[in-house]
Amino acid sequence: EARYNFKEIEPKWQRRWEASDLYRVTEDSDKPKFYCLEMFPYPSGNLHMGHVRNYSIGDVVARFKRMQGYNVLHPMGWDAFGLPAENAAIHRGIPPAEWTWSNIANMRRQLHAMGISYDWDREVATCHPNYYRWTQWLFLQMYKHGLAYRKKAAVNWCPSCATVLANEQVVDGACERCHTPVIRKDLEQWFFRITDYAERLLSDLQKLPGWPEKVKIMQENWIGKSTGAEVIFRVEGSDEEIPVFTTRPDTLYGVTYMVLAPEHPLVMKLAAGKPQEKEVAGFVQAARYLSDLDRTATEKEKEGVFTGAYAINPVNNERVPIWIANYVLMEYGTGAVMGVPAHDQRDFEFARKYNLPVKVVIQPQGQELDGATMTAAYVEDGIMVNSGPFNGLPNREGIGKVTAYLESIGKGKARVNYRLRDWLISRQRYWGAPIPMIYCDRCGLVPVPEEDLPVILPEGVEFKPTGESPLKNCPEFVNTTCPRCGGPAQRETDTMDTFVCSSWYFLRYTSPHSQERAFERDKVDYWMNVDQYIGGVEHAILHLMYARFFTKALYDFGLVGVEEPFQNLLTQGMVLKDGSKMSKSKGNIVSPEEIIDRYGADTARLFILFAAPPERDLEWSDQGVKGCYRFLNRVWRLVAAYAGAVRQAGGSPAFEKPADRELWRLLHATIKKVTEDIEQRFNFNTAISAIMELVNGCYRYQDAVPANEQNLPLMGEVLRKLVTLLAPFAPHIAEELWQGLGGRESVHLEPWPAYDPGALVEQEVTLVVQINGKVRDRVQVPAGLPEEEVEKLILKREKVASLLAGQQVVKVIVVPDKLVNVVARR
Ligand code: ANZ
Ligand code: ZN
Repeated sequence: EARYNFKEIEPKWQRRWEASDLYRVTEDSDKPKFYCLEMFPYPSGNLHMGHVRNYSIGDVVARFKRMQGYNVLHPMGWDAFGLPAENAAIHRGIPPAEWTWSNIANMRRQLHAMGISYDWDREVATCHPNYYRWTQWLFLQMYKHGLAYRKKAAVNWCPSCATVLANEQVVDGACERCHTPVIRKDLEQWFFRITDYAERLLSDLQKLPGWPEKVKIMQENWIGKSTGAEVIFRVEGSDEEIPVFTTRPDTLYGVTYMVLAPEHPLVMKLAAGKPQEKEVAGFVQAARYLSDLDRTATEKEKEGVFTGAYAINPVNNERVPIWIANYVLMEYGTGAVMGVPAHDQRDFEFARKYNLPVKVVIQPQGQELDGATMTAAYVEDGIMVNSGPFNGLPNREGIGKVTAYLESIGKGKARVNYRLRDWLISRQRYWGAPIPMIYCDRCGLVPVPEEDLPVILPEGVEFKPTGESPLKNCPEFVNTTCPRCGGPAQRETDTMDTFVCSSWYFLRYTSPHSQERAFERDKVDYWMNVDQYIGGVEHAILHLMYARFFTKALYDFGLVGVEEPFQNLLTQGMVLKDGSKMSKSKGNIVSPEEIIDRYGADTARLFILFAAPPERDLEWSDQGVKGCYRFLNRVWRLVAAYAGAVRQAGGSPAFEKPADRELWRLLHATIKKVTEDIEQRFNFNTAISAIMELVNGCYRYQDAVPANEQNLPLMGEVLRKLVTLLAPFAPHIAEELWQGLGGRESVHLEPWPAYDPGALVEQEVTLVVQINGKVRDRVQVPAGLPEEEVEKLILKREKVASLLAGQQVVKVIVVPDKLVNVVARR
C-alpha cells in the first residue's frame, strides 16, 4: 500500500474542492443558516501560528456545522489599511498599495495551503475601492444622522509616529506601536458619537450569554458607568457657575476646596489679575505634556496651584478656594471636582500636601474621626455629620436626599456619567479610507455626494513624516469644486481609523459584490447575526465595541435588523514557545509554512487543535507535532489495510461476537463524545483523543480477531465513520481515505454521524456458575467481561462464598460469556 503522502494529496484536494465550489454558499431558505467568522487578518506578509490557530478553530466549527446540515457562511478577507504599509513606503520606497496587495497574495496562498473551507468568492479587502467606497458611504450616514462631527480636541499625539492616537492606542502613557511617551495637542478632529450609545452598549451585554464573561467585564469597565449628581458651585464675586460631577453628593458638606482640570476654559479667567496668574499659566502649559494616564495614575504625585479665586458651596454657602491640579481630567464629567479630602483618598493626599482643611462628614458607627489627625480618607459607609439638616442619616440614603434637595433649589441634579469617550476616527495618514468631506469657503463643510463615491486615494503620493496627512501635498487630490455651489473647494485630507473599516466587514461578506449598496438588506437578514465569532482577546474592547456600535447605529438607521453583530464569541489563547509568546524580538517563531512543508497542513491543524482547549494558551511542542503526524500515519495504515476488502464486502454489519459488539459500542461512544465535545464546549483536544482511542480500538480488534473471522461490513462501517469524524480536523487525509473506502462524493458533504444510544449499553449475558462441576448459581454479567474480572465477581457473590466456606479454591475455569467452574478442596 502507498504511504501517507501529504505533499501530493493536500494540494490535490485543495484544487478539487476549489474546482467543484465545495464551500460556495448562497442563501437557502430550506436550511438553517450558520455564520461562522474568524477575525480577518492584517496583511502583514506572512501567516503566523496565531492565525493558524484562529482559522483552524473556525474551520472545525464551519465544517462540523456544515455536516450537521447547516447552510454555513465562512468567509475570509483582509483588514488592509493601516500604518505598516505606510511605514514600508517611508522606509523602503514601496507604494503602500503594492506592499499590501503582494502581502495579501502571499497570505492567501498560505491560507489555501491550510485547506480552510472558505467561500473565496466572498473575499474582501478594506483597501479596495469597492470596499472603502462603502466605508465612506457609511461615514456619510453617520454624518447625516449627527453621529459624525468635527471638533477641536486635545488629542493624544505621538511625536515619533507624528500622528494622533485614540485613547485605546495609548498604553501606559505611551504609543502602543513605538512606545514613545504621548503628549497632548489641540487639533480639529473627526469623531463618532459612540457616547450616545454608552447605555445600550452596556445594557445589551446582557443579551450576549454566548460571550466570555471576562470580555463582557472588560467592555463594562471600558464604558465605565457612574451614577451620582451634578452640583453647581457659583464663583465668588462673579456670575460664573462651575458644575462638578460627583458620585458622592452625600459628602457635599465636606467640601473644603474645588479643583479644575488645567484645560478647563475658566482657568485663566479665574486667575486673571490675581497674584497667582503667572504660576497658573505655567502649570497649565506643563500639564499638556502629560497623558491622561500619567496624570491620574494613583502613584503619581498630585500637584496643583491655587487660582486665587473662590467658589461658594450651594448647600452651606461656605467659601472654598478653587485650585487646578493634574489629577483632574477635562474629558471626564465636567472637568471640575469638588474636593472632599476626608472621604476621597486622592483629595486627602492633595489636601495634606497643600495644607487644605479636612472636614469629616461621614462618621463610622462607634468611632470618632478627626480631620486634623486622620492618616487616610475614610471611604466606607457611615452616618452623616456636620451636614446641616442631613445629620444622622445613613450616607447611602443621603445620596438621594441631598440630590433631591439640590434639585429643589436649582443647584444640581442626578447624573449618570460614562468613562467612554467619543471615538476619534481621523488620522493624519495616507493609507486609509479618505474621509468624504469637502471644505468650501462659501458653503463651509459639505459632504461628498453619495453618487461621487468613492473618493479615490491618489497614487504616487510623497511621504514625509511631518505629522500632516501626505494627502495635503497632493494638489490634484485636495483641490476640487464644491458640490453645492460649484466654487473652488478643498477636500478633507484625513483618513479614517482602520477600526472603522473593520466595524462592518461582516456585513459586506453577505453581499460582497453589490455595486448598489454596502450590503443587501435581504442578504443581511438571512445571514446575520454571526453565529460564532472567533478571534484574539486583544480585540475584546476596541474592535468588538466599535462593531457593536456600528451595528446599533445601522439598526437605528433602518439598514440592518439586528442590534448585536456577534451572537457567540470565542477568544482563543496565545501560541507560546518555551513559555512565552512567539515574537520576532524573542526569536522563538515557528513558521507555519515550514511545519506545513515538513508534516502537512493536516498535521499542523491537528496539533494546534489537540495541544490545548481553544481558550487556553498553547505551548508549541515539536514532539507534539510529530505525535500528531504519527497518528495520521497510523490512521492511514489502518484504513489502507482494510480499504480493498471493505469496499467489496457490502451488507449491513450484523454481528454476535463480543469483540464485534465492543468495537460497535466504542464507535458509538466515540461519535457521542466527539459530537458533544465540539458542540457544547469546543473541546477539540478531547474530541481528538476520543478519535485516537477509536483508532486504538480498531487495531485491538485487528490483533484479537483472526483474519478470517473479522467482520468486514462492521469494519467498513467503523472506518467510514472514523474518517467522517476526522474530517473537520484533518480535511485532506479524511477526504483521501474516504475515497479509498469507496466514497463517491466528498466526505465534507457527509452528514455528521449520529450515535445509537442502544449501542452504548454494554450487553449482558448469563453465566452458569458451577462448583466442582455442579450447577450452583446463575449470574448476569456484561458481555466480553475479561476472565480475571469474572473470577473476582463470582467469588465475591454471597451464595458462592457460603458454598465455598471452609474450602480452598484450587482453580477457576472460565468459558467466556457462558460458564464458570470453580474447583475447590477441603
Ligand atoms: C466628590 C467625592 C467625594 C468624590 C468622595 C468621590 C468620593 P468615578 O467613580 O470614576 O465616576 N471626579 C469627577 N470628575 C473628575 C475628573 N474630571 N477628573 C478626575 N476626577 C474626577 O469617579 C467619580 C469621582 O471622581 C467624583 O466623585 C469626583 O470625586 C471625581 F468621598 O466627588 B467625587
Ligand atoms: Zn460651496
